[in-house]
Amino acid sequence: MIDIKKVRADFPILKRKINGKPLVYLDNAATSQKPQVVIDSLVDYYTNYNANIHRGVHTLSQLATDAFEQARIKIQKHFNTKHNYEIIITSGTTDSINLVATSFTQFLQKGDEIIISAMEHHSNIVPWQMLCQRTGAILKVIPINENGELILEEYDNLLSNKTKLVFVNHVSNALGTINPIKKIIDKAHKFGASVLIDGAQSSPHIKPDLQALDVDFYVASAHKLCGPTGVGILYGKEALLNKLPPYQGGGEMIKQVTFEKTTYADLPYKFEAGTPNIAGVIAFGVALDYLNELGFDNIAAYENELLVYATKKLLQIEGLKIYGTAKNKTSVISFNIANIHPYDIGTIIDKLGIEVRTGHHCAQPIMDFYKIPGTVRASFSFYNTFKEIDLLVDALQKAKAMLS
Ligand code: C6P
Repeated sequence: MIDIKKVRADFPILKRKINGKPLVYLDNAATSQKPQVVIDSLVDYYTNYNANIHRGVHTLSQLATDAFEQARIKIQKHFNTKHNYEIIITSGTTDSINLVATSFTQFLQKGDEIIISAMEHHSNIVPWQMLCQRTGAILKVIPINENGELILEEYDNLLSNKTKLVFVNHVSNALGTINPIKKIIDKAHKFGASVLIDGAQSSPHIKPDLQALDVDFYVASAHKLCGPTGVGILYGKEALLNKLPPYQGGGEMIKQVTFEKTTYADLPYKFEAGTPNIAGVIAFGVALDYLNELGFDNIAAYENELLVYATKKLLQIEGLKIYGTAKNKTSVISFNIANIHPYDIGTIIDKLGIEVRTGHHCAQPIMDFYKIPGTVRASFSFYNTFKEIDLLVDALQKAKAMLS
């Protein structure tokens, strides 16, 4: 059970006002707020043991290195990967995907096929288009139906011996749809293709067991999981990561450098050139501890109650249409009211303290599918309340009255 009073007290920002009104933060799919323990962890690092890692024999460097590597182990345990060196620290989901896309270049040939879905974030479209441009590979797209669900029969039709890679998000950021990733992975493996799952939107709600999923690559961003910005993870199976060449050259990722030849470090360091966001990684470990203490089953159950309540209340607004009505959804609701532009709604309800995202949500193909310029997106987290949903609905009624 989520003790909502206690949980809200953990997030200092929730006490602030916006335009003189209590903050109602409903843009959690863009980034989550941070509990005090995470903020304290950042301050503690810079106050007490700020030093570079893996480089010094001195005490501070060793303290920082230990804390950083402990955080990697926490991440490994959370996502249940076989080895801690299969967790590569990056700057975020976008960085992780670009790493894989760049490193795969030499393994693709003209005519090879890459499958993505019609509900991907631009981060899981553009790097693959760039990979196709470099290699002559062909991008194929699994279509969606009106509810915003993948049409799996079409996926079956796209798969063939030419399929080398499949990239799908676990949860759509614009629709909230939870995709059947185990099925998608198993089907791809029958054709020998590798699968990357974009966990940016699912990881705050669903704790995945990456070994049970048998996924080849998995990516996520700390900032959506109550952690700091500028930290992400790439999980890859050991054999695949060993096969891929490094992404960036620099310090940390080498064994030996001469002007004639450089040899690369073992995993995970081969992919971790330069100084990482040390404080951020340590604080991400603290964020995972915090979320696991709350329990992901508790988080998902409470957020689902918020989703059901908000869906019912929003649909009472005349002219409101929800985009993304899949059976399996996380707590994301994208909608429009009549033909009012989403930016206008977002601007007015911000005056009432309510923070939602408006626009195409970096998923333009979804907007094209529904033939709309964008949506208003309210995304709920475990620290939101039913009362906040009532405030959203009241604010939308006011905005509608003003704009229609
Ligand atoms: N979506 C949203 O408001 P980064 O920015 O690298 O941390 O994450 C990119 C990303 C990749 N995949 C999915 C499914 C995502 O939702 C996101 C980020 C935010 O929906 C910001 S655009």
